[in-house]
Amino acid sequence: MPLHDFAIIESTLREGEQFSTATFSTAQKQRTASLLDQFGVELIEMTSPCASPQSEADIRAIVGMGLNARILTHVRCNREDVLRALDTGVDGIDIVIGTSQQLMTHSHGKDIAQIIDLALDVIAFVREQAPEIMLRFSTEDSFRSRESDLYRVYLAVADTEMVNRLGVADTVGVATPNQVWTLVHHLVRLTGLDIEFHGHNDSGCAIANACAALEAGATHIDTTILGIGERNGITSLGGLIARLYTLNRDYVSKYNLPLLPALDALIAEYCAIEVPFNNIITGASAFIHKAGIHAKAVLADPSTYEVLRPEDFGLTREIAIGHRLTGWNTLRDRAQTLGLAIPDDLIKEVTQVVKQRADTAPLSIAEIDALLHEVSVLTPENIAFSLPEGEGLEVRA
Ligand code: HCA
Ligand code: CU
Repeated sequence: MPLHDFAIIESTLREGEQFSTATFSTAQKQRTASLLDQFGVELIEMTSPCASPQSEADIRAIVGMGLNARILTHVRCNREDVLRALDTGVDGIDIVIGTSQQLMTHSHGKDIAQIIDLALDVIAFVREQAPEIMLRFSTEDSFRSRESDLYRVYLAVADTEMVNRLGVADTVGVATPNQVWTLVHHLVRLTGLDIEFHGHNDSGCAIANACAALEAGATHIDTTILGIGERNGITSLGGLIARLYTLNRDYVSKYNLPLLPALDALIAEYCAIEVPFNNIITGASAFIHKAGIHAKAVLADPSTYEVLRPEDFGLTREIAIGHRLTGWNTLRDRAQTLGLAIPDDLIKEVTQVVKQRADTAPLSIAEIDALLHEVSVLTPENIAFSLPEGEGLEVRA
């Protein structure tokens, strides 16, 4: 399993630009590429120079930054696109052509024999023009393509010995992890080439599919920041990181993980969206523990309910306190944080007060702190403690 030795093809500046609200300025692309480079992604894929004049200029701008990450661009399978891509000075070209019946009919109108002829012609053309450039060939909509068609195309391309990498694309997000594993496994075995996986998330399997691809021997995974892309996007950078980290932290130790929150926040800002509350690692609730029994265990040892350590991503965990599910261990911990020495039985009484009040509305941390401060002034001799008006409870020290 090359799980310790894979590379990320970060496609926020290509697939990500196809997200509904994404239109990155040159400066935004530069900032994104720079942060991705600091994070440590190995490759950055950019929109085709044929998309628009600005797209072409932006590739040149990013190539000119001299990043460690290699810069790729993504083009259709034809000589004109390839020439324009080569002219930008990129390190690699990603060629794609649809092989499913749907795309053969409605996208380019070619049959499999014509696809193979075209692919071989374009690949040979690239090699004539740029013998050393990194070259990838991918079938679009691989998982709705006829298996026999797919293998015909891939084997013909592999036989040229002119491409560095084959790409597998779950363009419409229909593949299951088993299907991905099987296709990648066969391609590794049959061709010995590097294999890239690109997976959409329409049915929620993009991250699992990327992991299955790696388990089957894929060497490259496409990601975007926050998973943005066509429709609901592809494998997210943070999702892939979390998936691999929870298998073995060493798999992702080559990346600068504390930069992930800044990357997610940056793209959320550029796309005028919020980071979703349930986003992997960087969602607002990703490290909030709530129920009393969870909080108690996490306070004793965070690993009881955390498989990702927030501090590895420059984040902190939070224990929610002012709600009806709260527990006295949580309140005791809060009192200790405030430097208040309050006997356990008094803490337990306060906990009951919090629960009762939280049945009506959650308490803010300021209200919790005020309650704790109030009881902390009590000495054991100071028996009676009157609760805020109307609650009718007495807490005894
Ligand atoms: C596209 C389709 C694509 C290509 C993926 C690839 C897909 O927008 O051009 O080149 O590997 O999902 O099939 O993103
Ligand atoms: Cu895609």
